[in-house]
Amino acid sequence: MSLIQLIDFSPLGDERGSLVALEGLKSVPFEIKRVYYIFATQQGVSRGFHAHKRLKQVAVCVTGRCRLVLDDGNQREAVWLDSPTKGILIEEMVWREMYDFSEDCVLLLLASEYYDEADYIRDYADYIETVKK
Ligand code: T46
Repeated sequence: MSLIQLIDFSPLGDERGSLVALEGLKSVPFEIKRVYYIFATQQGVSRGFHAHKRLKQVAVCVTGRCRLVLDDGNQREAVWLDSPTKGILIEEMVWREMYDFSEDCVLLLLASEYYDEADYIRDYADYIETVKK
């Protein structure tokens, strides 16, 4: 099974332009407790490099693009986030890395939990040890 779980958001468009509405437990498959966005990422910078024990997220690039790499300890897959109508579901215990941010990239994340640093696994060796258990 692919690690890349794509969610298509239907744009509500009319002659004025487009609008996407994201609703918890509907287009987003969990209750949304937190929203954050990453922007003004410097050129050549990579982010992420961690997994979460419990947190689920949906990532959508509302402007610009970046490349998301997911790894579950067995396989590693990459996908371009390059559309405001394309979300990627990132399940718990999946390692993520983000690369190649365009200058205008605004990466929006919808999260199933409040921020908790104790939920992060930031060391890849620890992550592999945990998933192989
Ligand atoms: C993830 C990827 C996609 C907070 O205080 N509250 C928050 O809600 C978040 C997300 C971060 N922070 C603090 C923690 C760090 O001191 O902001 C700082 C930067 O966070 P971090 O280095 O974890 O950023 P990224 O871009 O590497 O990872 C972020 C999320 O943290 C992570 O959950 O899945 O984006």
